[in-house]
Amino acid sequence: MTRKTTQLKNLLHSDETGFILEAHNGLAAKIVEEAGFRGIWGSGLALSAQHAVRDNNELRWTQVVNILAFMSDATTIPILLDGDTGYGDFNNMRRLVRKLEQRQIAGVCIEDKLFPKTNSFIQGEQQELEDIETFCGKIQAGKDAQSDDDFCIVARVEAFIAGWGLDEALKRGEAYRRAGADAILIHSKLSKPDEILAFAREWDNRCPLVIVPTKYYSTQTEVFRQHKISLVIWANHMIRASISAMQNTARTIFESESLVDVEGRVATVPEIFRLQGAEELLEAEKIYARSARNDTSAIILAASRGRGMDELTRDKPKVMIPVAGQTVLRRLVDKFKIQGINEITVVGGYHHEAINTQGVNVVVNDQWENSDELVSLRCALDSVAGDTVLLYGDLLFRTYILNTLMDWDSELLVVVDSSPLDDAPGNKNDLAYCSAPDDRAMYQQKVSLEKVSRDPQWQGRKPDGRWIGMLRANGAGKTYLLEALSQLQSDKDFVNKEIPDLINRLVENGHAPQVQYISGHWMDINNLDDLQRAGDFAHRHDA
Ligand code: SPV
Ligand code: MG
Repeated sequence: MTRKTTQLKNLLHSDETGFILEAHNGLAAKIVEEAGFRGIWGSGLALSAQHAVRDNNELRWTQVVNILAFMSDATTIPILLDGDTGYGDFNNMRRLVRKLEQRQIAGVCIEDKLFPKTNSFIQGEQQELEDIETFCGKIQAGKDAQSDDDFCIVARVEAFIAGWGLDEALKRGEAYRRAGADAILIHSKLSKPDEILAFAREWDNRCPLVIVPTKYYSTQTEVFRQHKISLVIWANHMIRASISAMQNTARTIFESESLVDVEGRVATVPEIFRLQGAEELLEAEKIYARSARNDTSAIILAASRGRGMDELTRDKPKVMIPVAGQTVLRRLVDKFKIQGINEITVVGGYHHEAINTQGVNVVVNDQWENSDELVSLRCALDSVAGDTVLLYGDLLFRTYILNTLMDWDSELLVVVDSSPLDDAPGNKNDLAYCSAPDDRAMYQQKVSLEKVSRDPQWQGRKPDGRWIGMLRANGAGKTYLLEALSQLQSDKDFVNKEIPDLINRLVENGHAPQVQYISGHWMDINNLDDLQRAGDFAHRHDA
C-alpha cells in the first residue's frame, strides 16, 4: 500500500483537482474514507468544536495529535492536519512534524498568523500576520525535521483574511514556496471566489494551490478545475452535519419522551459495531482468545421432574430448586461462566417455563414424559456447535472439577469418582469400569473407560468408580459422539436410552473416553435427603 505521505503528495501534484473532507475523530475519519474521499482535512475548527472549546488553540497540540492518532488508525487515506501556526516557533514546528510522522499523518498546513491564533472568519482584519522571514524559518525547520521525503508542508497565506490584498498574498506565497513549502493554501472569507481566482491566475501553477471554499461555496467546482486548483478542502461539513443531527435527535427524544420517533432515523447499533470493526475482533478471538473457551458450549440436561422430590417440584423442574439460597442451575451456570463458557443450553421438559435463569438458552424436549436422556441430548445438539461439555442438571460439585475437565487435553473425557462406593451418597447406578483403577499418586493418569453399567459385577469385576454425569467432547470427539448418537437413534428403543448407552457405544466404536478420576467433592440430588445434604455441601464448599 502506498504510504500516506506519498498519497497526499500525489494528490497535490496530480493534474486533476482533488478533494478532501474534514473529519474530527476516528469515526468521522472512517466515514469520510468510506464515502470515497482520498484524503482528510484535520480541521482545527472541527477538532476543537467537538470538545466545545474555541478555535483559539484552547486545545493543546498534544491533544490534537492524540485525536489524530485515532483518525489515522481508523483510515488508510492521508490526513492533512490543520496545524494552525505550528503551535509556537520554528522549534515547536520541528517537534510537531516529528510527532505527526510517528502517527502516519501525511502532512501539515501552517498559517502565517501569530500564536494563539483565532479562526479566520472571526474579525479577520484585526488579526496580525507573522513576519514573512520568521514564517519562512518555520517552514524550513519543518522540512528539515521530516524524515519521510513525501511528508507535505502546506503554507497558508492569510493576507486576504487580514485585508492586505493580492500583492501581499503573492509576495508571501512566493516566499513560502522558496522556503520549501510543498503547496500554498490561499484563503478568503468572501462569498465570491474573486480573490482566490485572481491569486490563482497570477500564481500560474508555480506549485500546487489549495483552497477552502467555505464562504464561496456556491462557486461551481468546474471553476476551480479551470483555475488548476490542486486541492479543494471541504473544511467543516462533518462537524456541522453531526451538530444538526444531534440537535434534532436530542430535541425529539426530549419532547416525545420516547425513542419511537428517532429509531429508524439514526444509525443502528450494528452499524456502530461495523464502524468499530467488531467483527474483526470476533474473528481474532477465535484464533487468539482460546483460553476464553469461546468454542466450547455446555449442555445441561434438565427435562425430568426428578422422582422423590414431592412438593418441591410441583411447579418447577429439579434444576430450579434452591440449594442454600441459589438454584442448582444458577450454580452450574456460574461455574461455566467462570470457565469462559458462555454458550449454555439447558434442555427442559417438565415445567420448562419455570427455567428463567439468565444467560442460558432453553430448548425443550416436548416428549419429555415418554422419552429419556438421549432424546433430550438430541434436542440440544441441533443447536450446539463446537466442543461440548455435557452434564446432568442435578449435579453439585466443587469448582476445581470443571477446571480440570477443561484443562485436560483429550477428545473424549468422563469424570469418574473413585471413592469407595459404600461411603458414597446418592445415585449408585452409573458404575464405571475402567482400564485401570485410580492411582492417586499419578497426575493425569492415562486411563480409558470400558463400561458404564448398573451391574455391580460386570464381567465379574469390581467397579473402579462411578461416572458422575459429566462428559466432555472436543474436536473429533464431538464427531464420534454425534456418530454414536445417530447409530443409537435408529434403534427401536432409542426413546428409552440414556447417556451411559451413548458412552458405551463410543467404547464399542473404538472411541473409549479417557477417565478423569476424582475422589468425592460432588453429589447429585435424587431425593429429599440428598437435598438436605446438598445445602450443607454448598455451604461447606465452593459448590
Ligand atoms: C479549519 O477548518 O480549521 C480551517 C479552515 O482552518 S477555516 O475555518 O476556514 O479557517
Ligand atoms: Mg483552522
